[in-house]
Amino acid sequence: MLYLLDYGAGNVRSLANSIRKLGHDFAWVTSPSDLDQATALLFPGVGAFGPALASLRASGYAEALAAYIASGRPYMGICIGMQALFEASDEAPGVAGLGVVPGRVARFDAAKGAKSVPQMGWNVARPLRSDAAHFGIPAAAAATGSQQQQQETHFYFVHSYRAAYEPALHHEWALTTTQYGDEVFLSSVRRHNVFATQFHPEKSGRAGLEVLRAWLEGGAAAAAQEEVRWLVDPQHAASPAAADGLTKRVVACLDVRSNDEGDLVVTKGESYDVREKAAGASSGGVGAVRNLGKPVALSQRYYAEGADEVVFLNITSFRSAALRDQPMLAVVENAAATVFVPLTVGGGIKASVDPDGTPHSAKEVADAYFRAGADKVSIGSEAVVAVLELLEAAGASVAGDPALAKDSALSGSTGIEQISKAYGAQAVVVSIDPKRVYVDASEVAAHPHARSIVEGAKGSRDEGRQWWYTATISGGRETRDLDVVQLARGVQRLGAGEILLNSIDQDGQGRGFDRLLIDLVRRSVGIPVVASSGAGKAQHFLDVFEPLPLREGAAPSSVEAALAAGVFHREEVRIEDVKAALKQAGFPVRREEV
Ligand code: 1PR
Repeated sequence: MLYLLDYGAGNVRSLANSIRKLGHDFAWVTSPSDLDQATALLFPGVGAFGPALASLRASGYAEALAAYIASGRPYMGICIGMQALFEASDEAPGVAGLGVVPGRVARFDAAKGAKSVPQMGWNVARPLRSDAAHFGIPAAAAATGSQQQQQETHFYFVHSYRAAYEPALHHEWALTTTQYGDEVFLSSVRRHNVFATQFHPEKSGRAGLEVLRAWLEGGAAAAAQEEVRWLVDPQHAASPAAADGLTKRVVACLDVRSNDEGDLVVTKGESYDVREKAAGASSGGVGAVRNLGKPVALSQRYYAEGADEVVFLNITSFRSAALRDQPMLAVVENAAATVFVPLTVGGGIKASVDPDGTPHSAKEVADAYFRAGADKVSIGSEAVVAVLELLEAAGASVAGDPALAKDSALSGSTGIEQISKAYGAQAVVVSIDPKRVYVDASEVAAHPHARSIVEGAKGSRDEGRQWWYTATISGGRETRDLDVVQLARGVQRLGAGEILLNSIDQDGQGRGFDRLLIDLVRRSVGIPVVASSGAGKAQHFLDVFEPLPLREGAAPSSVEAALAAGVFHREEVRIEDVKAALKQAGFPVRREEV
C-alpha cells in the first residue's frame, strides 16, 4: 500500500489529485506505526525545514522514517521531503535533518547571478546519470546547442533553500542538477530505494506526472537492476553555464465574480470597470457584468494550452466574508483536480467573522484555500493596511521606507506575516493595484512620494508628463497615501514571496504593460515580480521581458513572469502563440507537449 505523509503544512492536495489521476490509490499516514505496513512512501511538503523536522520529531515520525528508509522499501520525497534527508539546513540552525544524504542545505545567494529569491518557476533538471530515465526524467545528453533546448524537460520549483551540488560529497546521490543564477544545486537525488526531488512533480504539468508515474510504477526497482552510468562529467556539471535554465512564466488570470443572475463567472474589466459600456435606460444606466466564461473550464483550457500558472481573483471579495464564499473554494477544489500547474487564489484573504460571530484569522481563511488546492494565496487590500501600520509602528513619516523597519515594528499579527510563517514566503503573493497620480514639474523635488515619480518616455503618448503611483484598496475604489515602492518594499519586509503588479491605468487597454511602473517595482525589491495589465498581443510579452539596465551598474534584467487576462479569454492570442514568439526571440520558455 502507498502511504502519503502529511505533516500538516502546505498543499498536499494536488499531490493526492495527481496520484488519483494516474490511477493509483493511497492512504494517509496517521501514526508512525502505519510506516510498518507501507510498501511505498511519499513525503511531500512545502514550508520550512525547522517546523517540518520539529513536527516529525514531536509526533514520533523521525525514527519511523529512518527505519522505513533503512528497510529498503521505496521512498519518494518532494521539496521539504528531499531537504529533510540532508544533515542540516541553514534555515533552522541547530535542527538536525535525517542525515540520509550527506551535506547541508543553505539559502540561495541573491547576489550570485543577480536573481530573485525564492526561485519561483520552471527550470531544467539536467540528468547526470542513466538511472534518471527510470524516474521519468529523459536524458538529453546527446543533444547540443539549440537541439538540447528542445529536449530539455522543465519542472516547477519554488524554494529559497537548496543543496549546492558538490561532486565529491554527492557522488552516490546526484541524479539531476539545476542551475539558478550562478548556483548549481541538486534538483533530484537517488540511491537504492530513496528518490527525492527539489521540484514539485505534482505542479509540473505532464512532465511532472511522468515522474510520479515512473516512481509509482516501480522506477526504483527497475533502476536497482541496472548499473548506473554517468552521462556527464560530474566535475563539469558542477560549474555553472553562462545562463541558467529558469524560464519566463506566462500566467493566465481569471477575475471571478457573480453576475447579476448570481452565477459565478469570469469577467474582465477596463481599468477595473467590469460592466458593459452599452448601458440602456432599462438597466438604470448600469451595463451587465461581462461574462467571459466559467472559471474551472477556462483554467482547464489554459492548462492545456501551456499556461505556467493560473491565478483566480475573487474581485468582489471585499463585500463578503471569504469563509462563507463557498463558490470560490469549490472553484479552486475543482480546478486543482485537473490543472497540474500552480494555482494562486486571491480576494478576501483577510480576517473575517462568521454570521454566528465566530472570528477567523487571515491564516484560517488561507488554510481553507490551501486545503482546497491553492498553492499560493494573494493578498490585496489588507497588504496596504499592513504596510501603513508598519510605517506607523516604525514611527516613519509618510515618506518613510518600510523596508527599513526594525523587527520591533513588526507586529507578527498581519495576515502576510502569519501565512508566510506557516507556509513559507513562497506561498504569499501580494497583489498591488497602483494608479497614476499626475504631478506638475514644480512639485516633483519636494514631493513626499518622489521615489515613485516617473516621466513619460520620449515619443510615447505620455511624453512630457510626470506621475507617481498611489496604492489603492477595494479594487481601486479608494486610494491611500502610500506609493507603490513603499508598498512593495513593505510587503517584502512583512514576508511576502512574490508581487503581482497590476496597473489600473493599463488594465484591459491592450496597449502593453506599463514598463515604467514595472521597472520601478522590480528594482525596489528582491522577490519575484509578475507584471500584469495591458497585454494586447504577443509582442507585449517580449517587450516586458526585454532585459534593460534597471539601475546604474546593474546587469540588465526584467520581471520573472507576465500575466494576462482579456487577450486570452477572448482568444485574440493563445498562450502557445506567446510562448512561440518568446522562444523565437531567444527567451527560455516551457512548452507543454500536447
Ligand atoms: O483586496 O485582497 O480582497 O483582493 C482583491 C483582488 O481583486 C485584488 O488582487 C485586485 O487586484 C482584484 N480586483 C479587484 N477589483 C478588480 C476589478 O477588475 N474590478 N481585478 C480586480 C484585478 C487585474 C488583473 C487583470 C490584469 C490583466 N484585475 O487581475 O487580470 O489587469 O488584465 P488584462 O490582461 O486584460 O489587461 P483583496
